[in-house]
Formats: sequence, structure tokens, C-alpha cells
Amino acid sequence: MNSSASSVDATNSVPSTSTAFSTESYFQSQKPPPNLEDKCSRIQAFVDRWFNVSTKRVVLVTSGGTTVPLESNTVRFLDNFSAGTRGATSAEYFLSQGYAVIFLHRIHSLRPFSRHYSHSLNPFLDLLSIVSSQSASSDSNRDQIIVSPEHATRLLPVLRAYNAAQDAGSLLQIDFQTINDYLWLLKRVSGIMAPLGRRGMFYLAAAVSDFFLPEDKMAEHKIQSGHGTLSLEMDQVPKVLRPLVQEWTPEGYIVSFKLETDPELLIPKARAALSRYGHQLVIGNELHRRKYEVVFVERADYGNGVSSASTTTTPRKGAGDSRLKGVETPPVLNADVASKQLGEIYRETWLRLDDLVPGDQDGMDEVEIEELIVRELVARHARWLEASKKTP
Ligand code: 9Z3
Repeated sequence: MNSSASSVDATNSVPSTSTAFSTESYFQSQKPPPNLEDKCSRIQAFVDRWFNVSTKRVVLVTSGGTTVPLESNTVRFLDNFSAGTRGATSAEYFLSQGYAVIFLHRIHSLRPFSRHYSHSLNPFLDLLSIVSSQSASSDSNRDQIIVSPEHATRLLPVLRAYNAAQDAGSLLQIDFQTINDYLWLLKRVSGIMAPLGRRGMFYLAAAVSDFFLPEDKMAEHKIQSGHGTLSLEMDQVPKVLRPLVQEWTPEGYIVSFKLETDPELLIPKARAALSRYGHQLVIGNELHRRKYEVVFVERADYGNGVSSASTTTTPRKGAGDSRLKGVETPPVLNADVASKQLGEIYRETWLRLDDLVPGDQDGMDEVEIEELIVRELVARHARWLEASKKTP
């Protein structure tokens, strides 16, 4: 959901009378981005390579916000808040779990590994020191740059993991900017990944605009001021989750995110999305709590990766994080509720960092909620694969 887009729509435009785009009419009428084929060749080569390694699972991680241009020669566009933290962080954990990762991200948003040294939070120049040569004959060209020892300890595991991903060729990074780039890429990537069958996972964490300006309604040149207020009438972006699930990649394990600012809406909207699109899992998050808690909403039946044993698990606060406890423990289930809506049984599982380490704020710094999310997903994906072996 692009909150900027919807607020512009609500305050500046007359109610929309235009017919909604179907997915089909969208792709018939909106041109593909110019570099789409190059990107798709790189994705195809990456998927072909890992297709041949039969035990390898491949995940598409989408990350960051989509822009909505207001002009073809774009000076202005609508954007949203997403920095790409969820996607970049999750990609690292998927790599550490042995996945090959296609990281489809908003250009200039956070990326796996380099996110630890973002220019605003932790500029890399601050990590470095100059060591001057002691020799009398030395000149400034002999000076060396080193990572200051106090930073090296934190950098080392990041650099090791980054090098490992580079050497293995297990991370492919592809960028997008506009909502149109994103939709075309999502369609094509999911088609390219379809032959992977159940080995493919889709982790749709990008903050996708709900509204856009179609090409035929967009100004060609910079919109001029001097005519008073600006009114925008935007069309609704088609819901591509349905064709993604039903046509583009019917066997993939598909995880979408639902973002709300009203906590009351989170679970009903997540359930409605599951019911409407028929995919495996919706992860609900509230804007301000998203780094500390999320809720997994899924159908409590066999075959979608939910284990029968865990559907009756009672809440166990504080259990679960092996890094904190130093032992392998079962997943964190802070609240676990089976409920009924629209004739289907749903199951909600909350993952919460602050319940995980009560009162231990120092410890919380070290734990990222994405580690817990990814651990849960890897287990569900494994069960999803197993289920296909039992029911041919
Ligand atoms: C999410 O909900 C992500 O978790 C966040 C991550 C965008 C909140 P950050 O990048 O934030 O770490 O700062 N992504 C999905 C948002 C979205 O567009 N969902 C649509 C909706 O809510 C459904 S596909 O309707």
C-alpha cells in the first residue's frame, strides 16, 4: 500500500469513475520498461543454474517502495516510506539458510550486507583509519587504509557472509523504480521461476503502490504551476497476487505482506487476502511496530506448510531464539490462535521481539525480527515440499 498515493487521491481528486484495470488490460496497455529483457536474461541464467542443483531452494525477495511518476519525463513522483530494511535483512537470513536469493529491490534502497553501512546511519568512511609508514623514505603514497579494530569485529562476519554469497553466486540483485517496472518484473520473474515448482518461494515485502497514473493520463512534460491547485485522478493498480498464485507460478510457496496503520484491521485484512488469492501465508505488520512484531496468518490445514502439531501449540513467551539461549529451541509462538472466517479455519502466530527478551534491551539490539521470520518460513517451506512428495 502506498500511503502517499492514497492520501493524494483522497484529498485532491474527485471520486474515480474510471473502470479498474484487470491484470490483463494493465499489461496490454502499459509498456514494459526498456531494460526488462536484459534483466530477465540475468534472472533466467541465475534460475537455470540453480534449477540443476536439485536440493537448492530459490527465493524471490521483493524490497523497497515503488514510485508513481506524474509525468513521462519524470520530474515529480509519489513515493512511500519503505527503506527496504525488511527485504535486505531477510535476504541475508535466507542466504544463511542455504537459499539462492533473487533480490528485487527499489533502486538506492537498502541492500543485503551493505545495509549495515548505510551512508546515513553508519558511513563507511568512519570505519577507516590511515596508517602512515614509519620509514623515513616513505611518502604519502605508502600510507595504508585499514578498518579500525573497534569496527573490524562487527564487519568481519558481514564481509565473510557477503564474500560467501559472491563466491557461490547465490545472490542476484535486480533493481526497479516505478510501479510499472515492479509489476512487469514480478510477472516475468515468477514465470521464470515457475519450473522450480515447490522449490521456489516468493517473499513479497516491497511496499507496492495501490494507485497509479496510466500512460494515457500522464502529462508528457513537467506539470506547470500557475493554474491553482493540482487535481489528480489515479487508477487502481490491479491485484497481481491472484494471477501470480493461479497462473504465473502455481506451485510456489507464496508469502505476501499486509501493512496497516490501524491494528484492528490487520488480521481481518490479512485473512481476506488469503481467502481472496488462495496463497500460503500473509505476514501482517503495523507500521510503527513492524520491527518488533509481525503476525503470520495462514490456513490451518495440511499441505500449506503449517504443521498439524503446531496448530495446537500454546503461547510460550520467551522461548525460541537460539542465539539468545545458545541452544536449538522450537520456534517462537507468542500467541497462537485458530479462528474461523468465511468458512475457513485460520491460524495466527505472533512473532514478537520484546516478548522474546523481556526487559533485556541490550539483547534486543542484537536480534532482528527477520531472523525469526525467515526461520519460521524455512520450516514451513520444507513441510510444503515434503507434502508434495506424499501427495503426488
Ligand atoms: C510490508 O508490509 C513490509 O514489511 C514493509 C517493510 C514495507 C512494512 P521497511 O522496508 O518496511 O523495512 O521500512 N510490505 C508490504 C506492503 C504492501 O504493499 N502490502 C500490500 C497491502 O498492504 C499488499 S501486497 O495492501
